[in-house]
Amino acid sequence: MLEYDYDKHEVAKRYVNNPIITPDMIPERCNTVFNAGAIKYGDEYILLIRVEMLENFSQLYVARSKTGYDFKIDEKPLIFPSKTGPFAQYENLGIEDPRITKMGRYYYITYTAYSRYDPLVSLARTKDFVKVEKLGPISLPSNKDCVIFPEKINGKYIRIDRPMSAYKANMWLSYSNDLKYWGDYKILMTPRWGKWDPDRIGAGAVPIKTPYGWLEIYHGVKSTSRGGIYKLGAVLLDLEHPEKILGRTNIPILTPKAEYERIGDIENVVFTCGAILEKDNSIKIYYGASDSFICLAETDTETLINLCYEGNNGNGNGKN
Ligand code: BMA
Repeated sequence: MLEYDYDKHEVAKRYVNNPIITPDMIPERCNTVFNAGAIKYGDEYILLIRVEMLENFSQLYVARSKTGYDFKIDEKPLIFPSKTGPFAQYENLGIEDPRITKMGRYYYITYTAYSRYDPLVSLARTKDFVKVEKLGPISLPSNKDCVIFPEKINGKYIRIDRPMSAYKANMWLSYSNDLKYWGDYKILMTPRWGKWDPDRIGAGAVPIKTPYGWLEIYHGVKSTSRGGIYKLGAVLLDLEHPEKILGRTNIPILTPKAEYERIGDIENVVFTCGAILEKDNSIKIYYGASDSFICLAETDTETLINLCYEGNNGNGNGKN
């Protein structure tokens, strides 16, 4: 492959030893690993990784690390598609793309449940990443890319999700008293024609709280004659009224350029489900590369917030 300094142009910097997780690290036979939820648990970094098995369905394994760079994978999946019980019919084609939000004693996990009814968002929770309780679907199909904010705002739980129609993939906000029943839907943002995120968008990592607003790292897709190109960008949402956009990056913060982002099951994909804020305000973005590997890129809150403000330059927030 042609080598050149593509890193030079990126906002988020790739970790030199990418990919950090490859299919051969999984204790069972599998096809690919990608799209991991990420959270700190005590002194451990936890990734909840999507593993696509050879049969074609995905399930979720825990990867653990003391440093955030080198991970070991648990022997058995933490969450797998139910075979029996009320939720089995909604996830018998697999469970995908988890996001983890800590609130109180629980780590809440939103994931995409796949079935012949199309993808929908399901909720589970764990206290210890050993035992999991499934709480079931929290959306109708077709819906994906759901992140729950890590605290109540004005007395309500808040989430971003991405209901999908034949032509539109927009990000919406909704509100809940109990994480189960959601309503008061509001459009948050849409793809922006003529920009880097023109065709489809969806939430990525769980929103990160900063003094300036909620920082949401999301993906934007440009459709091409050879399929979509998935890039990452960021948006800054008002702390008290997250339906208010303070700024949105006019350029992506990571684009698929490295060999592992281009050569895999789906080419030209960087896709995140989790990022971790460190004490020094650096951010570790864990991302799926070409739907085949898990990688890491690093940036910091100041860089992203400045870019969001630069993006808020009168070109609109994409509510078109
Ligand atoms: C999206 C999701 C992701 C996937 C991405 C790129 O629609 O299904 O799981 O990584 O497409 O293929």
